[in-house]
Amino acid sequence: MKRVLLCCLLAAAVLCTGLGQAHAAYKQEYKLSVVPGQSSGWGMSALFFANLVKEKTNGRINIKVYCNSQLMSGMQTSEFLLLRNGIIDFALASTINWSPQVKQLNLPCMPFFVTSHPDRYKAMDAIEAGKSGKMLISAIEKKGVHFIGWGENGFRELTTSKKVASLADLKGMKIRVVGSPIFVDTFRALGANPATINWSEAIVGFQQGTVDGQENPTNGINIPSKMWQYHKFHCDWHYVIDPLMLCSNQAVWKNFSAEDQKILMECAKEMERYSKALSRLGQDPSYLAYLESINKKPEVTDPYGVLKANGMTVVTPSEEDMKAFFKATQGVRDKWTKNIGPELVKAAEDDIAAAK
Ligand code: X2X
Repeated sequence: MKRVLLCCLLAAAVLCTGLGQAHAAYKQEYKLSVVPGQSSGWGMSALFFANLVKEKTNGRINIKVYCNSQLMSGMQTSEFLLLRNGIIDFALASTINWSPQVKQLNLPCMPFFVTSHPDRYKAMDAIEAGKSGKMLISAIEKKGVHFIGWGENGFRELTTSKKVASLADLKGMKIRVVGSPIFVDTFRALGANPATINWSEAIVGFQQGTVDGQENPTNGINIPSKMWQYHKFHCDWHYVIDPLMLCSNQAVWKNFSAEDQKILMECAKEMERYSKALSRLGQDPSYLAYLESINKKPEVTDPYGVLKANGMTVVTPSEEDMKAFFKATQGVRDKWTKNIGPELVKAAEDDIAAAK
């Protein structure tokens, strides 16, 4: 009897592990989470990925994009936990929203760190492709989420109701930030008064004038949100560049066949190119040429022209003012280098230096 039971248990174990061969049936629909709206750069990139996956897998993998933080009832910083627990299958996410759970993801959020390098895009690309990028990926994988590919939200520029060109201008201004501690530290160090508000409630806050400003990327968020309706000034300070990570729940990933995993990774590579082109459009003509070549020319091709046409004043701080911003945030970089781990920060610096 015991032997029969043992055989049954063994057979069940073999069936469960499938010896790496068998896969449970695919879900009818996989849920992909996006924090901002469908017209944001990430909403568009997520849809691009979902459509491509459907096409390349002949409909075997059907991903539906859920925008506006729907899957986490507006609480953007709980996305990582829901993805890990399988309530969400996929997410195209900013590292900012996951930084409270995965401390290493604060690396790109360090003020004037990546963007203090002369070629800021090259610096970001070098991190993603380098040892530090691998360290970021391994940090999220250790916490139970599978990484598929990179995307980009872009430079987070300040939009305000009053002109901001210097530290003195920013003093005492109430600035909406994501509920992630490094952002509170940064804006306090800059002399401002940071208010943590979920993105899902931020626009209402801007409408009601409960804050004096906010920071988000021009192409990806500020233009689709028509930020000029709330703030007349755009401060072109490029203080942070915000990457996106396309990830899936680990069990969901493991259940895909090797062939489908390969297709998903190829689609993610194409999505990365598309997402970066959307984010960088207007900074270099090659991105528009690429978008035209894939028949995806967006409505807005001259972002700064659109800001100005809608009555926004683009303020470029002087070199001295930029130095003052940098100096004021030195303590934040020092504190967060310790929190994140100096080895990771050093690896990022090495990756950037090697890419020059
Ligand atoms: O909340 C924000 O500012 C946003 C949309 O950029 C993020 O999700 C990080």
